[in-house]
Amino acid sequence: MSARQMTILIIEDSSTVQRTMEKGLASLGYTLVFSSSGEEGLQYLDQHSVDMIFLDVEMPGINGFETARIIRSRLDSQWVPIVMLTSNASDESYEKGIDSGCDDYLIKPISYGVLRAKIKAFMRIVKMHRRLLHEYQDLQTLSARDGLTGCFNREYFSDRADEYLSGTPENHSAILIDIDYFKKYNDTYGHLIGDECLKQVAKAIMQSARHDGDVVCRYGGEEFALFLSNTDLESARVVAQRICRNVAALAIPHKASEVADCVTISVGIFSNQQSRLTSLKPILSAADAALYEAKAKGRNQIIGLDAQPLSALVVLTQSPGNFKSLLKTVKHNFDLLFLDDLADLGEIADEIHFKILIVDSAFSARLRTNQVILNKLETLSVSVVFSDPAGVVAEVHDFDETARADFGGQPLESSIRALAG
Ligand code: GH3
Ligand code: MG
Ligand code: MG
Ligand code: MG
Repeated sequence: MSARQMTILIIEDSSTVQRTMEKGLASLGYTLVFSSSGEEGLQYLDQHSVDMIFLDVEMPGINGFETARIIRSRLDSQWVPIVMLTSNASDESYEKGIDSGCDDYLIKPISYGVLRAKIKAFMRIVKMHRRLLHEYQDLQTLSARDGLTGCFNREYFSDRADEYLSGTPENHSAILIDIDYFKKYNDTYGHLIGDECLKQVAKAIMQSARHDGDVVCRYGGEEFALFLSNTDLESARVVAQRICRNVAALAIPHKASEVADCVTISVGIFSNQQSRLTSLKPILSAADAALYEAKAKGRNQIIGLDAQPLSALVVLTQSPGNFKSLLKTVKHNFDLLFLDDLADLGEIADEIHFKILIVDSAFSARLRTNQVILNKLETLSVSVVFSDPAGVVAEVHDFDETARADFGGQPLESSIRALAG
């Protein structure tokens, strides 16, 4: 950062003071930009970045205090020194300036020597501040990456995916990749060559990913994971095939492999288009199941799994809070739908496919006496679980069997799993 590149913005309505500043600062070689009002200065800052700001207090339009406040709120985390220019030397005015976001002040008439000294002192702080910021950013980038392969690490990967899923819980795919017979590779060629192999495979995977936001991570020792937003199974398969081709093209000899002469990978894909999955965990465990299948079927291949749409679980209650713990344990297996009106249930039954209905005690008497809805539930062979006020099963009514009192007193979670069978 040379002196030539530094820009100082001077917001000052008096052209006399502007000229004084220009003369006093000429020898320092900074780029000077003048604005004659707070509004004009703010407009300039919307489009440009500067290294230091001098700010007059008395100006037509918004005054210096207000301008400083707005600059601070707009620049937010970015720090630029602001030095107030004022002819009011009172303690009160000084304090007001600092409180509104200024860092220092100069009393008019301005002495050239003091002006230059203040600039030199602040520029030292600016440089130090920027260096620390860069180092901090470098550290952040570094801490998101795996040291050996340069892929993102698992923590960063999970955070990014979870962040994405919290806004878009469907229409995504995950790919898990595991190098085949890598223990044998290490045993044959040694751990250092093993590391080299990992680096090359990682590079091939990263080069195979699309560059618009696919996150590639080293998931574990010789395992890699990709999260693909807005991607269906067929598109994910295309990415996986490209990865396999690129790994094969490396042609890394692996004489101990039982499937090929060169290093190969097994790939599991899970794609979810319909269910609402708001965290990465169930997605990766499904991709892991696919990977397991690829290994079991002989390795060096891709297995893709599609999510089955979740069946719905309807809860008729005026206190959804009572079912909080239930929600936690079954939310990955069911689409939960809460209703607080018996009339809605009749309508829903025509539109949504569901096999289990939970009814809390506030609704149980009304449901038991509503023959129209009962008939409908019977036609659809819905199991009705009557819950007591504590959220424990009171009774289950299956229309094809008799009332099943043996569920009574059981926790809802296990009863629902048994019914969903
Ligand atoms: P499979 O085909 O079933 O995946 O067999 P595998 O041998 O690849 O699987 P296993 O899980 O038995 O072994 C994984 C090996 O990966 C064991 C471990 O020494 C090696 N590994 C894990 N991390 C590293 C690493 O950072 N560098 C090297 N060189 N090897 C690693
Ligand atoms: Mg003025
Ligand atoms: Mg493994
Ligand atoms: Mg392996």
